[in-house]
Amino acid sequence: MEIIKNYIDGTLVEPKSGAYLDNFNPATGQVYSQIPDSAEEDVNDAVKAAKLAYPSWSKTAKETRSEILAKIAMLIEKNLDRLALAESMDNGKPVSLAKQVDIPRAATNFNFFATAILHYASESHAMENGVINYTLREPIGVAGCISPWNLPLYLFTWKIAPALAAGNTVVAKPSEVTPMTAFLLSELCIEAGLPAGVLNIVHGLGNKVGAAITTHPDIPMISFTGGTATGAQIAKEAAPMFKKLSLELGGKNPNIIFADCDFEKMLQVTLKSSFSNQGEICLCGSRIFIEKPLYEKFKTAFVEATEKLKVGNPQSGDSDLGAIVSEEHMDKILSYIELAKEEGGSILAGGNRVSLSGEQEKGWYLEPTIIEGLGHECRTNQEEIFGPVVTLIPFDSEEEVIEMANSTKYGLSSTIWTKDLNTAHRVAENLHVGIAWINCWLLRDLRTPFGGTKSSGVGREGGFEALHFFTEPKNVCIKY
Ligand code: TXE
Repeated sequence: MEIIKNYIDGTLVEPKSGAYLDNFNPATGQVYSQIPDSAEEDVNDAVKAAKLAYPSWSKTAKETRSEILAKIAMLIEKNLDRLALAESMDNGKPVSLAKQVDIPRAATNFNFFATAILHYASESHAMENGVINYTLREPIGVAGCISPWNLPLYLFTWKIAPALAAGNTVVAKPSEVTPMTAFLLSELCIEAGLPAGVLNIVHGLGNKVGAAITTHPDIPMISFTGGTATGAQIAKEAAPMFKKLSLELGGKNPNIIFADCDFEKMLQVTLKSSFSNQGEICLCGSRIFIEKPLYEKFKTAFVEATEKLKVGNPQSGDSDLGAIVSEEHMDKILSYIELAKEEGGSILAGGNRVSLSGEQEKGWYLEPTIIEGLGHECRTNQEEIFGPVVTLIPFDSEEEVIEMANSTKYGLSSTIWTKDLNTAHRVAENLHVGIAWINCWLLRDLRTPFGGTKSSGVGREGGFEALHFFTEPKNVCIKY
């Protein structure tokens, strides 16, 4: 039974209380490791270490910070297989997905910001009569980074890397549901020679450890990814403390398919944007809008292709979908499938729990599910389900589909399938989202601003947006 430890002041330590929580393997539904049930006292130790390390780290040459981040990236790459297996066992995702996406992206996150910081500059503004302004963008202090369970190491490092690159120190908390790869990252940071106290990882529950980070008076900035409800809670606690906040929250993303699209390409990508990672990606296209002339053809082809997807042991190497991250989340998704039926929806594919045999008998598996016959304003089409569940909604006109797509409280991402350039640009322009993919999905250039509008979040991550968040601008005006 692996015992996970906190990473505080450069060493792996037990929680002060000595208390631990069970950590489950979703593929088997069994406990396979223990995670520290840390508390405020552990967060206080972590903040103390981060504060102690800050003066030196923030004054370390950016080239040196860059080298250490690049070394961490190299160690992640070197440990790809071990980290991918750990991610798959912790989250339930197919190990092939962790190998192709999650772990390589974690390394890329460190490499990207290791180089971004070397090119990060600021501006000056000359005035008349011998006056010039220059802007300094300086590190702020101890950054609080809190991340979710769906893309554990990928999203955890997406916050930590820019925070460290900018010269801050960090107190971070991964989701208590998927703590393993954050723990393994701690070991790699020690191996990379990251100075003690620069990064501190405290494991535990959101309403204990997460809340202690959010409300700690010596943590002036919080970068959070997770549910919209939790984001609202964090904002409520952090606002009166005037903390900088970056919130990347939920989504209910439209996948808009016009009749003139490249059908085969659209179908192949729509299978991924619907069910990849068991549909547990905030960017999944869970509401599929199809222009009426194409509806029947799409429905037949999409149902047929979906029914061929294999739900199985995530470590078997040939599963398209693995296990749902927790029994609680599986039950939440099943409750939404029941709600869809109550609201008048018809299940075209899936809708049931999958029972496997052997070691996986007690695992948490769901069929990829397609539902039609629901209006765009019902709860099933307004609320984030965050599982392998999509709805099909026909539309007549561009105006109608834009109105339906914009009708939820979310505004994270969208996909648009059409060969008509004018339609593509016009629809992208009129969608209330932070990201619009046209004839593609999840193509990511890390220099681009990443995040959502409305209840999908506040602020943007990625590229210099992330470095702006993790630095404070100071205008200096000099007369000579
Ligand atoms: O997120 P939570 P979960 C959505 C999705 C999912 C829902 C809940 O709808 O069903 O969010 O998922 C910590 N103060 N997304 O449970 O609860 C918590 O410990 C401070 C979308 O993962 O928001 C974890 O580390 N921290 C999302 C992190 O917050 C708190 C991806 C996220 O937990 C806290 C995942 C508190 N009061 C879920 N309560 C996306 N946009 O990618 C919890 N936490």
